[in-house]
Amino acid sequence: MQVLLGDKEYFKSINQIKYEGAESDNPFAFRWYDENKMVAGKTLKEHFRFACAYWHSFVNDGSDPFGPGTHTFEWNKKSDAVERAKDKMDAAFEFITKINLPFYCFHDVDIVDYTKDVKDNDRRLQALVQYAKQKQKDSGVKLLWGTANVFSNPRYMNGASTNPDFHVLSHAAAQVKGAIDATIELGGDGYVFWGGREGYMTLLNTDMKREKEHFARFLHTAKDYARKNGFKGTFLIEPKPMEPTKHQYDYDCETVIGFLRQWDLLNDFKINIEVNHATLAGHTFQHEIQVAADAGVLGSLDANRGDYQNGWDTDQFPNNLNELTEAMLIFLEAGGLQGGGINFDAKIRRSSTDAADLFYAHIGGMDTFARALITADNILNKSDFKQFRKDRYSSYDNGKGKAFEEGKLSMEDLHAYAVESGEPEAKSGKQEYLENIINRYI
Ligand code: XLS
Ligand code: NI
Ligand code: NI
Repeated sequence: MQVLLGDKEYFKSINQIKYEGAESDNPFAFRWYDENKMVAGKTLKEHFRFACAYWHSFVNDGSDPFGPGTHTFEWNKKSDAVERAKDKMDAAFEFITKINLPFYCFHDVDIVDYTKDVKDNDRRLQALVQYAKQKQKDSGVKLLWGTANVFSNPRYMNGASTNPDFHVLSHAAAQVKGAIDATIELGGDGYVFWGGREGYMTLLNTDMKREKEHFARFLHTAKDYARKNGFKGTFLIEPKPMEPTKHQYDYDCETVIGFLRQWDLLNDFKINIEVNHATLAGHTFQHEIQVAADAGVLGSLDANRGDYQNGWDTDQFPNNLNELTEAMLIFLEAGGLQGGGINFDAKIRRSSTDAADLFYAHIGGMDTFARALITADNILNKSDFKQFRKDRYSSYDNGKGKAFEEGKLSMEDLHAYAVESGEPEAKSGKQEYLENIINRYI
């Protein structure tokens, strides 16, 4: 990939990041992410399809509920919104090509600032879509997915497609339509629905049944629109249990799968799993990957990590090798993603104020994924990990166990077998032994 600069170079002191191997002392190098390395029949680049999240890297300025932004953006200077947005896109593509990310993702309002005027917003987005199209062509970087931010604007305080006021729903639709048009025009692989404020704060004022029906109707309407206009990609729902609302309708993967099945959306929708959302739901990332893979809806991943002591979406960059290796075991056994990719939905800390910090963050995230995948592949091929789990279920491989799996045994048959076979012997689950295998291959 060639570095793509605009009129100005924003990350001046930093050159393109290259793979230098585990022994390198260079903080601006990959130690594990060698994009051409083959693992389990694919290159690392093909496995991961890493993407840059426009919002965290080029919009979020480090502000928090207690204070304003701490990150100053050189590209945020011009007064004209479209010109300012073009500068931001120049900076974004410079970064993306310097760090060697093959994809990016955005919300409509990340690309260009919106006003209250729907038509003006359409015009602004269109101008930037044309600009992005040229950037994609010049760099080879592709759009992983697009989405609409229908949660930040105050009008969405009571929800977007689940808002009790139909008028607000229509504004959400106008934004989603624009973002779908942009995604189609830019050849995006997917279109994401994260239910920002699709949920409730209190049931005292909420007709939950009706809101969920509106949500399903909205998704059908959006899907039909996109298909009619030639969108061939995947629609993705991104579960999250809470934040910003107390209870979000897309709680976790199991909830979303039930919802998609109930409303006949399983043919068009898959799931975009985010690490920190999994942990907020009281699950592990690997749990959510397994649930989605088993249902055939493992679509895409939002990579980040939470904090063990804080109970909110801290969106930190991934760095936990042990946990990620467990996730990559499931990822590999599931045959990877069906389309989709791994989007760094993660932000540098408020006090990470050097231009270099964004590079360190992505280098760390990409290296951790690469190392975890390589480790997981070694575990699957070199250890008895797989065999152990297979053997654990071997009593169902023949005889009465097999007959049970095939639905051939009644409760009376099971009772008779219990009587005849006596007390079962204890069989160890060997968790510590298996955990040691992970450590050994790291
Ligand atoms: C927020 C979500 C959001 C989605 C896209 O918690 O992760 O960033 O990925 O709307
Ligand atoms: Ni996300
Ligand atoms: Ni999140």
